[in-house]
Amino acid sequence: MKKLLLILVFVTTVNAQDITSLEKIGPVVRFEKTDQTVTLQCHDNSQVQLTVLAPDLVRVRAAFTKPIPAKDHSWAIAKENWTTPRWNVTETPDAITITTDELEVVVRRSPLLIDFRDARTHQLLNADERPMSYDANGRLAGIQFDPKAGMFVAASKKFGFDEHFYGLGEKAARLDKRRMSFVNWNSDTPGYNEGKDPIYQTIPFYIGLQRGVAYGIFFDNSYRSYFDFGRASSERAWFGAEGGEMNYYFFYGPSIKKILSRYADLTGRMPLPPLWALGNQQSRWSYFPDTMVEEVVNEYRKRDLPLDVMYLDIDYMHGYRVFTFDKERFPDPKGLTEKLRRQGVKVVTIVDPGIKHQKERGYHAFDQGLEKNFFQRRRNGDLFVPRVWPGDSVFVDFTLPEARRWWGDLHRFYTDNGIAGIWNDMNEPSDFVDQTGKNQLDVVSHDDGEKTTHAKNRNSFALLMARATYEGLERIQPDRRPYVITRAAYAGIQRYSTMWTGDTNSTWEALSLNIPMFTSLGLSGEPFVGSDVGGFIGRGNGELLVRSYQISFLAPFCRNHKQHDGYDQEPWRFGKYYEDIIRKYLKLRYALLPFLYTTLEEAHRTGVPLFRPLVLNYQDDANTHNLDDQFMIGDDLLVAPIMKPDVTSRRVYLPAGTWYDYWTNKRHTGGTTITVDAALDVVPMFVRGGAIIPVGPMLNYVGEKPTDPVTFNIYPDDAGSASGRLYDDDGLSPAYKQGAFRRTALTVRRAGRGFIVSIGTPEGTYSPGPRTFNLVVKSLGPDAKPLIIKDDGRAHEVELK
Ligand code: MIG
Repeated sequence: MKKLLLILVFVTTVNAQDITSLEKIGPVVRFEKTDQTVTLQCHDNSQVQLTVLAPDLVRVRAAFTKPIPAKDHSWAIAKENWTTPRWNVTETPDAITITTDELEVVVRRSPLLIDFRDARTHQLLNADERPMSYDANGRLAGIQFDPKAGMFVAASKKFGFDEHFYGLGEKAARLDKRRMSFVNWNSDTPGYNEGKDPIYQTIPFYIGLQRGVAYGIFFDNSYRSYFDFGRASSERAWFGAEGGEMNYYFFYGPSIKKILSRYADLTGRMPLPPLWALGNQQSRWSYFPDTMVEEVVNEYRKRDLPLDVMYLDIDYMHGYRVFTFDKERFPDPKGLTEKLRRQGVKVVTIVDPGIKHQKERGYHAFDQGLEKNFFQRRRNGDLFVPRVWPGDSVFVDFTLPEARRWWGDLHRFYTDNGIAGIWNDMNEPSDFVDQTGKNQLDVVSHDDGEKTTHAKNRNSFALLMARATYEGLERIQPDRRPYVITRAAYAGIQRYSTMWTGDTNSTWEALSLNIPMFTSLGLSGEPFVGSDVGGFIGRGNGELLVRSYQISFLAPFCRNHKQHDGYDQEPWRFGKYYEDIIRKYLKLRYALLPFLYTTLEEAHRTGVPLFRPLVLNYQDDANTHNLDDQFMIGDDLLVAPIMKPDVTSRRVYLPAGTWYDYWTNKRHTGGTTITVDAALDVVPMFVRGGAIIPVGPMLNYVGEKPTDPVTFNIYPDDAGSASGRLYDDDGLSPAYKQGAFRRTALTVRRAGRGFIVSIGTPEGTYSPGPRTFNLVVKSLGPDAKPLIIKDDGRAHEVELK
């Protein structure tokens, strides 16, 4: 008992870093202005730089008791050349003020405190609670992973009475992170539950929302970092890291959507994955031999369940050697992928970072990497030899550009065998010798010439591995969109990879984390997300699997996956009753592909995710601020799944406006909470009045037949109006980046007792070929006849009665 108490005390002290003991940056003595930047010189020889990147984006950099280093490099940043917007500086005896068209940044000189205000209303958005701080006396050295690698730096903000906090990427926590604190240190955490922290990814970006007004902060620092949103003390929301620079970007909305767009400007946009990535996917640790993979696919086809992708987990390899196939289990990988291709199924292989370390020559990946000196080494020059699936292994130094290129090119092995995508796992990087990273403490990475150690490089390892993979696939198959999926990540990952939420449990508790996690990832610049459908670890059941599909059938990534010793969980494993319901939802997913793809393209272009928390669409509505048991797809579809056993009804909050029950078309007036029935075969879904949802034909897999006809389901609002879009492209090549897409916009208005539908001249150069549009006004009742028109790529105006 005593021992237990001691452990508890220890754990709490580690979680509650007292940043009030840190040294504060000194007062400002003078400043200089250049083109984009104001540099403040402080009394203690510290320097602070405020750089204006856009009217709503200002970067803050601080160096403590020394000048700002000339070196300025981050793996997360996609855009460095910003066109300086209009801005100016004014000064008073007390303060220096930077003003853009949107933001006013007031720096008080003594003590040095930064306020961010709205330039027009002067409303305070975010204010320093204390000057930026640093650990001059090693007070926090005890909690540091590697005190020699850096010094703790922190910034502290006033904590608002009604301030809500969103983002931080992948956290096993609720949507609103108010009163919570977090650590970022990429960790292999199988079977995590709510509260486990850290888990796999590090996205040090959050959005604050207060009085309907949102700001964002991206603390671009890859060292182990900390975020505390009023947990240790109501006085402050603070963030800090165990080394590196105080270096953050301040975003001003006021809308969350605008912040996400800017964040995507800064850290990069998600390229469109191949359209089949939105198809249904099936995985298992592991399907082997090849005949087992075929059996699963045959079963899918026989049972009339749609399927696009099969995964090969680690057992496809020869002794877990990446870039090999086991000759007995998979004697003819090319034959297999070809056979499956004819059934409309693509194959994705897992690729872990650990390359088997072996004495004998003959394993090309190890031999070549060793010869080229691409593997990570300890400071004393020894190879770093972690233990992972192949046993003793080595890791590539992915910070080396030549090593990334080599790694990427190795993937020709897979593409030559007809493999369609790559699954990066274990890239925290996981090490069976020790999961805390201690075994890797003195591993040196090239790091753009800085030769830094694990304390800095752990959190960005996966980002660079995904980058090497993505760029390799792009080089090898320039006419195809790469498809990469990763477990670990750092900010910027969306440029290279999709993600899934790792090793979840097959429990209701774990299922209830799906919505807060998917939506938080979306609010952190990662739109393409999903979770093992049915859960990864343990024994599920039919009811849990059905309810899990009732969330994931609308997630960008929809893949059933299971641990090797878990109970089988393919859609048919619990009997026909459950299988029939799962079929209904998988088919609905395929029918909704035009809607999902149109919304995904929006995420690519604008950075606003497809899978959304209600607060993203309704940030002025306080009822949404802490709402994370329902979600929306785009602006139009609201879904309220069941996440408990034996429950067949629930309350649903509908924001202001008109809503249509998706199943019955019954109309509801929003701004209220209603109770709805949800028998096991029903997930409550509502369409926003004013929306047009494009629906395609039933498919067994993407590309089986053309998207023809496209049915536009029209849900007029109270004024009888609606609008919507349809996005198409070839679904496979990067030509969309050059304008080879078609975007068709529709608007509807009431005319007497009928409606006039205007279809605009489409944008883009892609031609989907001749097809039919069916126009259906849902408010006209079940007997209303659809109006059928030919889509000839021109504008149309038609009347619907
Ligand atoms: O140590 O490749 O999260 O999806 O099936 C476990 C085997 C390694 C963890 C992944 C999981 C995968 C498993 N992997």
